[in-house]
Amino acid sequence: MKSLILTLTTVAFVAGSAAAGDVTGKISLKGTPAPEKEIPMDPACGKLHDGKKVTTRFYVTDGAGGLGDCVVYLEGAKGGAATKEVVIDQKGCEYLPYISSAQVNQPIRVLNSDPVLHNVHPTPTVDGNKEQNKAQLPKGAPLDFTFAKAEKFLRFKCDVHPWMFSYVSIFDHGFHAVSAKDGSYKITGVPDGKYKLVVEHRKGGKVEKEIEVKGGAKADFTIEAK
Ligand SMILES: [Cu+2]
Repeated sequence: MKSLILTLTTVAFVAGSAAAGDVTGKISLKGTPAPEKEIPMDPACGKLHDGKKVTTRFYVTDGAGGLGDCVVYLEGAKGGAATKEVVIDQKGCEYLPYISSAQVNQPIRVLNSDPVLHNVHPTPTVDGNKEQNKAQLPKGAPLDFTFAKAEKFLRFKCDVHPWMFSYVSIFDHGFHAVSAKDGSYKITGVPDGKYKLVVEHRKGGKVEKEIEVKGGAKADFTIEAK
Protein backbone atom coordinates (compact mmCIF):
# COMPACT_ATOMS: atom_id res chain seq x y z
CA MET A 1 0.00 0.00 0.00
CA LYS A 2 1.31 3.31 -1.02
CA SER A 3 0.66 6.44 0.82
CA LEU A 4 0.79 9.76 -0.81
CA ILE A 5 2.16 12.55 1.20
CA LEU A 6 1.38 16.01 0.10
CA THR A 7 3.67 18.60 1.37
CA LEU A 8 2.23 22.01 1.56
CA THR A 9 4.61 24.84 1.50
CA THR A 10 3.43 27.93 3.18
CA VAL A 11 4.95 31.10 1.99
CA ALA A 12 4.56 34.00 4.30
CA PHE A 13 4.44 37.37 2.75
CA VAL A 14 5.58 40.23 4.86
CA ALA A 15 3.91 43.47 3.97
CA GLY A 16 6.34 46.21 3.21
CA SER A 17 4.11 49.05 4.37
CA ALA A 18 5.21 51.71 6.82
CA ALA A 19 4.25 51.41 10.47
CA ALA A 20 0.84 52.67 11.55
CA GLY A 21 -1.30 52.55 14.63
CA ASP A 22 -4.36 53.85 16.41
CA VAL A 23 -4.72 57.31 17.87
CA THR A 24 -6.82 57.02 21.01
CA GLY A 25 -7.76 59.09 24.01
CA LYS A 26 -10.53 60.59 26.04
CA ILE A 27 -12.33 63.91 25.96
CA SER A 28 -13.48 65.36 29.25
CA LEU A 29 -16.04 68.07 29.86
CA LYS A 30 -15.10 70.83 32.28
CA GLY A 31 -17.85 72.88 33.86
CA THR A 32 -21.60 72.51 33.76
CA PRO A 33 -23.48 73.32 30.58
CA ALA A 34 -26.92 74.92 30.61
CA PRO A 35 -29.69 72.34 31.09
CA GLU A 36 -30.94 70.72 27.86
CA LYS A 37 -34.23 72.07 26.52
CA GLU A 38 -37.33 69.97 26.32
CA ILE A 39 -38.49 69.27 22.76
CA PRO A 40 -42.25 69.72 22.32
CA MET A 41 -43.02 66.86 19.95
CA ASP A 42 -46.27 66.52 18.05
CA PRO A 43 -48.70 63.76 19.18
CA ALA A 44 -47.61 61.21 16.52
CA CYS A 45 -43.95 61.51 17.53
CA GLY A 46 -44.61 61.92 21.26
CA LYS A 47 -46.44 58.59 21.21
CA LEU A 48 -43.19 56.90 20.12
CA HIS A 49 -41.58 57.94 23.43
CA ASP A 50 -44.31 56.57 25.74
CA GLY A 51 -44.88 60.03 27.16
CA LYS A 52 -41.22 60.29 28.20
CA LYS A 53 -39.79 63.75 27.86
CA VAL A 54 -37.35 64.32 25.01
CA THR A 55 -34.62 66.94 25.22
CA THR A 56 -31.98 68.55 23.06
CA ARG A 57 -28.62 66.73 22.90
CA PHE A 58 -26.19 69.64 22.97
CA TYR A 59 -23.88 68.01 25.55
CA VAL A 60 -23.93 64.22 25.56
CA THR A 61 -22.00 62.90 28.57
CA ASP A 62 -21.66 59.74 30.63
CA GLY A 63 -22.23 61.73 33.83
CA ALA A 64 -18.66 60.88 34.92
CA GLY A 65 -16.74 63.59 33.07
CA GLY A 66 -16.68 62.04 29.59
CA LEU A 67 -17.96 64.07 26.64
CA GLY A 68 -19.50 62.39 23.61
CA ASP A 69 -20.28 63.75 20.16
CA CYS A 70 -16.91 65.42 19.69
CA VAL A 71 -15.50 65.22 16.18
CA VAL A 72 -11.82 64.23 16.35
CA TYR A 73 -9.58 64.44 13.31
CA LEU A 74 -6.06 64.81 11.94
CA GLU A 75 -5.97 68.18 10.23
CA GLY A 76 -4.64 68.11 6.68
CA ALA A 77 -4.09 64.34 6.66
CA LYS A 78 -4.06 62.47 3.35
CA GLY A 79 -5.42 59.06 2.44
CA GLY A 80 -7.13 56.58 4.72
CA ALA A 81 -9.91 54.27 3.65
CA ALA A 82 -13.58 55.03 4.20
CA THR A 83 -15.86 52.48 5.80
CA LYS A 84 -18.68 51.21 3.56
CA GLU A 85 -21.26 53.76 4.58
CA VAL A 86 -22.33 55.96 7.45
CA VAL A 87 -25.80 55.12 8.74
CA ILE A 88 -28.18 57.59 10.35
CA ASP A 89 -31.53 56.35 11.58
CA GLN A 90 -34.70 58.29 12.30
CA LYS A 91 -36.24 56.83 15.39
CA GLY A 92 -38.83 58.44 17.63
CA CYS A 93 -38.56 61.50 15.38
CA GLU A 94 -34.92 62.01 16.28
CA TYR A 95 -31.83 61.50 14.17
CA LEU A 96 -29.53 58.83 15.62
CA PRO A 97 -26.70 59.57 15.89
CA TYR A 98 -26.88 63.30 16.37
CA ILE A 99 -23.22 63.77 15.38
CA SER A 100 -21.28 61.64 12.90
CA SER A 101 -18.36 61.87 10.49
CA ALA A 102 -17.83 60.66 6.94
CA GLN A 103 -15.45 60.91 4.01
CA VAL A 104 -16.11 62.82 0.79
CA ASN A 105 -18.23 60.76 -1.61
CA GLN A 106 -18.89 58.12 1.05
CA PRO A 107 -22.59 57.17 1.14
CA ILE A 108 -24.49 58.56 4.10
CA ARG A 109 -27.47 56.22 4.39
CA VAL A 110 -30.56 57.60 6.13
CA LEU A 111 -33.10 55.10 7.45
CA ASN A 112 -36.64 55.66 8.60
CA SER A 113 -37.56 53.29 11.44
CA ASP A 114 -40.59 55.42 12.32
CA PRO A 115 -44.23 54.83 11.40
CA VAL A 116 -44.37 58.47 10.31
CA LEU A 117 -43.32 60.45 7.25
CA HIS A 118 -40.00 62.27 7.42
CA ASN A 119 -38.30 64.45 4.92
CA VAL A 120 -34.53 64.41 4.79
CA HIS A 121 -33.07 67.78 4.01
CA PRO A 122 -29.29 68.26 4.13
CA THR A 123 -28.37 71.95 4.04
CA PRO A 124 -24.65 72.19 3.18
CA THR A 125 -22.92 75.57 3.12
CA VAL A 126 -19.75 74.69 1.19
CA ASP A 127 -19.66 75.18 -2.60
CA GLY A 128 -19.80 71.85 -4.41
CA ASN A 129 -21.97 70.16 -1.80
CA LYS A 130 -25.53 69.81 -3.00
CA GLU A 131 -28.62 70.68 -0.99
CA GLN A 132 -31.26 67.99 -1.34
CA ASN A 133 -34.74 67.47 0.00
CA LYS A 134 -36.32 64.04 -0.11
CA ALA A 135 -39.52 62.74 1.41
CA GLN A 136 -39.24 59.35 3.11
CA LEU A 137 -42.38 57.31 3.72
CA PRO A 138 -43.10 55.65 7.09
CA LYS A 139 -40.53 52.82 7.38
CA GLY A 140 -39.62 53.73 3.81
CA ALA A 141 -36.61 52.66 1.78
CA PRO A 142 -33.22 54.06 2.85
CA LEU A 143 -31.97 57.22 1.17
CA ASP A 144 -28.30 57.67 0.27
CA PHE A 145 -26.53 61.03 0.21
CA THR A 146 -22.96 61.88 -0.75
CA PHE A 147 -20.99 65.09 -0.57
CA ALA A 148 -18.03 66.00 -2.74
CA LYS A 149 -16.33 68.57 -0.48
CA ALA A 150 -15.08 68.64 3.08
CA GLU A 151 -17.49 70.42 5.43
CA LYS A 152 -17.75 70.50 9.22
CA PHE A 153 -21.08 69.86 10.89
CA LEU A 154 -23.08 69.66 7.67
CA ARG A 155 -26.64 69.91 8.88
CA PHE A 156 -29.42 67.45 8.07
CA LYS A 157 -32.90 68.55 9.02
CA CYS A 158 -36.48 67.39 8.64
CA ASP A 159 -39.03 69.90 7.41
CA VAL A 160 -41.92 67.90 8.85
CA HIS A 161 -40.48 68.00 12.39
CA PRO A 162 -38.68 71.29 13.04
CA TRP A 163 -36.70 69.92 16.02
CA MET A 164 -34.97 67.17 14.02
CA PHE A 165 -31.29 67.83 13.30
CA SER A 166 -28.20 65.75 12.67
CA TYR A 167 -24.69 67.02 11.89
CA VAL A 168 -22.24 65.11 9.71
CA SER A 169 -18.65 66.30 9.37
CA ILE A 170 -17.21 65.42 5.95
CA PHE A 171 -13.45 64.96 5.53
CA ASP A 172 -11.26 64.53 2.45
CA HIS A 173 -9.32 61.80 4.29
CA GLY A 174 -10.15 58.81 6.46
CA PHE A 175 -8.62 59.91 9.78
CA HIS A 176 -11.59 61.07 11.83
CA ALA A 177 -13.86 59.77 14.56
CA VAL A 178 -16.64 60.83 16.92
CA SER A 179 -16.23 60.38 20.67
CA ALA A 180 -18.49 57.95 22.50
CA LYS A 181 -20.59 58.98 25.50
CA ASP A 182 -17.68 58.26 27.86
CA GLY A 183 -15.46 60.62 25.86
CA SER A 184 -13.31 57.87 24.34
CA TYR A 185 -12.34 58.00 20.69
CA LYS A 186 -10.22 55.97 18.27
CA ILE A 187 -8.81 56.87 14.87
CA THR A 188 -7.46 53.68 13.32
CA GLY A 189 -4.56 52.92 11.01
CA VAL A 190 -2.72 56.24 11.24
CA PRO A 191 0.70 56.11 9.52
CA ASP A 192 3.65 57.17 11.68
CA GLY A 193 4.38 60.87 11.54
CA LYS A 194 3.62 64.25 13.03
CA TYR A 195 0.08 65.62 12.93
CA LYS A 196 -2.20 68.26 14.32
CA LEU A 197 -4.98 66.47 16.19
CA VAL A 198 -8.15 68.54 16.50
CA VAL A 199 -11.24 68.04 18.65
CA GLU A 200 -14.38 69.97 17.82
CA HIS A 201 -17.61 70.04 19.77
CA ARG A 202 -20.54 71.84 18.18
CA LYS A 203 -21.27 73.92 21.29
CA GLY A 204 -18.06 73.70 23.28
CA GLY A 205 -15.68 74.75 20.50
CA LYS A 206 -12.32 73.52 19.34
CA VAL A 207 -9.07 72.37 20.98
CA GLU A 208 -5.97 70.96 19.30
CA LYS A 209 -2.59 69.35 19.96
CA GLU A 210 0.52 68.52 17.97
CA ILE A 211 1.09 64.79 18.20
CA GLU A 212 3.62 62.28 16.97
CA VAL A 213 2.36 58.87 15.92
CA LYS A 214 4.83 56.01 16.33
CA GLY A 215 2.90 52.80 15.99
CA GLY A 216 0.01 54.70 17.62
CA ALA A 217 -0.47 57.65 19.95
CA LYS A 218 -2.60 58.68 22.89
CA ALA A 219 -4.00 62.17 23.51
CA ASP A 220 -6.58 63.38 26.00
CA PHE A 221 -8.46 66.66 25.76
CA THR A 222 -10.71 68.89 27.83
CA ILE A 223 -13.58 70.92 26.42
CA GLU A 224 -15.08 73.67 28.52
CA ALA A 225 -18.85 73.95 28.72
CA LYS A 226 -20.12 77.16 27.16
CU1 LIG B 1 -39.21 64.11 10.59
